Amino acid sequence: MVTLEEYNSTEKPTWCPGCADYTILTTIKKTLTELNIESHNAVLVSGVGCFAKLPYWIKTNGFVGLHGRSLPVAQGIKLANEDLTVIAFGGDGDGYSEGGNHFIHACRRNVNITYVVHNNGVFGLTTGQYSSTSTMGTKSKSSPRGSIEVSFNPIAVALASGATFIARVYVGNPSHCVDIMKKAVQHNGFAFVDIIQPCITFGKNHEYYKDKIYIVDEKYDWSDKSTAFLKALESDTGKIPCGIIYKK
Ligand SMILES: Cc1ncc(C[n+]2csc(CCOP(=O)(O)OP(=O)(O)O)c2C)c(N)n1
Ligand SMILES: [Mg+2]
Repeated sequence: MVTLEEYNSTEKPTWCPGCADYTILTTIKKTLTELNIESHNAVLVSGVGCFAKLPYWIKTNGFVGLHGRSLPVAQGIKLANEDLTVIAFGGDGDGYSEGGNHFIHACRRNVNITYVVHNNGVFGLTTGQYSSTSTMGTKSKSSPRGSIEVSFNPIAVALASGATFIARVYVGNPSHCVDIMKKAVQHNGFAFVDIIQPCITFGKNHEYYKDKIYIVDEKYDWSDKSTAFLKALESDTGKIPCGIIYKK
C-alpha cells in the first residue's frame, strides 16, 4: 500500500506563502497515493514558471525542461516506457502561450498521459505580466491600461483539437481537485485538466472567483461534444464551469 509519506520530499517549497501551487502539490501526492502508484513508477514533467517547480518538491522521477515544452518530453517518456504514469505540467503562460502548438497536437495525438495546467491568468515567475488567459481589461505591468486581447479558451481549444478527456477544477475545492485528477490519470488517452488558481501576489484572488466558479450538475452530458462546446464557451461570459466537460 503506497503512503503519502513515500512522496514527501525533504526540500521545502519556495512558492509565496499562501500560493495555490501548494494545494496542487498536495493534490498530485494524494492522487498518486490513492491510486496506489509507487513513486518509482511516476514521472512528473514541467517547463518554466512558478508552477514548473512542482517536481522539485515531490519525491518521484521528474524532468524540468524548456519553456512550454513539457508535452513533447512527457509523450516521449510514455512512448519509451508505457508502464510509467506520466503527468505533464504547464502554466497559462508556459502551456497556452509558449507551448500552445504542443498543446493542440498533444490533444490530437492522444498519448496516454495527463496534462495539468496551473491557470492563474498571469505570468507569475516574471512578476505579473498579463497572460493569454487574463480577461480583457486586466491591468498588469505589461498592460497598464488594461489588456485589449481576447482571452484564450483552453477547454474549447482542447475540444476542437480532439482531446478525449477534458476537465476543469478550482483550487479552492481541494477534494474536487483530487477526485477529477484521479479520473484524469485513470483515463486511457490524453487527459487534460485546467486548474483555475488565484495568484495572490500578482493576479486575481479567491474573492474574484467566488461567484464565477461552479461545478456542472449531474445531468450534464459530458459525452456530447456539442453540449461540451456550449459549456466551454460559458467561461467567455463570466461563469466558469468545473468538472468533467468532455470525455470519450
Ligand atoms: C524562452 C523563454 N521565454 C520567456 C521566458 C521568461 N519566462 C519565465 S517564466 C514565464 C512565464 C511563466 O508564466 P506561467 O507559465 O503562467 O507560470 P506561473 O509563473 O504563472 O506559474 C516567462 C515568460 C523564459 N524563461 N524562457
Ligand atoms: Mg501563470
